[in-house]
Amino acid sequence: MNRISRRRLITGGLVAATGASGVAAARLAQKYGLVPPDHGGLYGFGETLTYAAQRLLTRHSMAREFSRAQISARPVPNELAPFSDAFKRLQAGGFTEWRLAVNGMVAQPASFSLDDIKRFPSRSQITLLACEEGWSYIAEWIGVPLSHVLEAVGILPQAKYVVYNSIDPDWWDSIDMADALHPQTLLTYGMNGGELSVANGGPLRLRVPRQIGYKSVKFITRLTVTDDLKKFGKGLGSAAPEGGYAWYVGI
Ligand SMILES: Nc1nc2c(c(=O)[nH]1)N[C@H]1C(S)=C(S)[C@@H](COP(=O)(O)O)O[C@H]1N2
Ligand SMILES: [Mo]
Repeated sequence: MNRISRRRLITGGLVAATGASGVAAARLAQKYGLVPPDHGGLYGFGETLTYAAQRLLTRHSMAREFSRAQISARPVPNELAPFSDAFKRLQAGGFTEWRLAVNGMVAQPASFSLDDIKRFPSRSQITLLACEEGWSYIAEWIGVPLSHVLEAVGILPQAKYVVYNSIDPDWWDSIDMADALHPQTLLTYGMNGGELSVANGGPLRLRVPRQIGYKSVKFITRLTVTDDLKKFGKGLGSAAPEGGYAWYVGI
């Protein structure tokens, strides 16, 4: 089944499950706090239905994991941002000075080195990274479940989203707590048994395998836990909707 028809099915599912019209379903989404940050604009109504339906019906579902034999021979990177001087300096130092700052609605803001991150229990999973433009590859991703890092800093009960920033200021994104605490959402530092290459987002990349490729931001330097996405960028939840793409892109 292709993505579009799956989307329609799920959206239809919400409307059917509630026995309601699209408008009533949108009202229900509002009631459960399932309105995505990019709910305004041309496709906003559809975004709300898609996001609310996925969260109500497939909140705990797992992204498909593949076997070792299915790993792509060449994990060709799709997008390469030009590297800033700040990045090159850190790279020249073997990334020993790389830091991940975690702040916002947390009991204990923290700053982690890569070694600190590698001390958390790790998980490895073989998943597909798919670009919205049609490219994809399957790779083994190695890292720490984001939930462990969030547990370490203590997220406050009001928290609703995690905003993540890259050293590359043009790329940032956010996910809701269902994805942030999902066991397959990983802060990755390894790929296919080795280090995560810079081309593939090293030294630290957030992998969100339940969503499309652009949600897996490379070169992660900061996490901010929040209950309000309006305070970030143009208030649409990530850089993607600012460029006409959806904030929530489940696959
Ligand atoms: N920092 C940063 N993260 C990024 C991007 C980028 O340009 N810069 N491109 C995104 C897009 S559009 C896609 S499809 C994937 C591509 O990942 P890949 O290069 O490993 O295929 O990375 C995403 N994360
Ligand atoms: Mo992409």
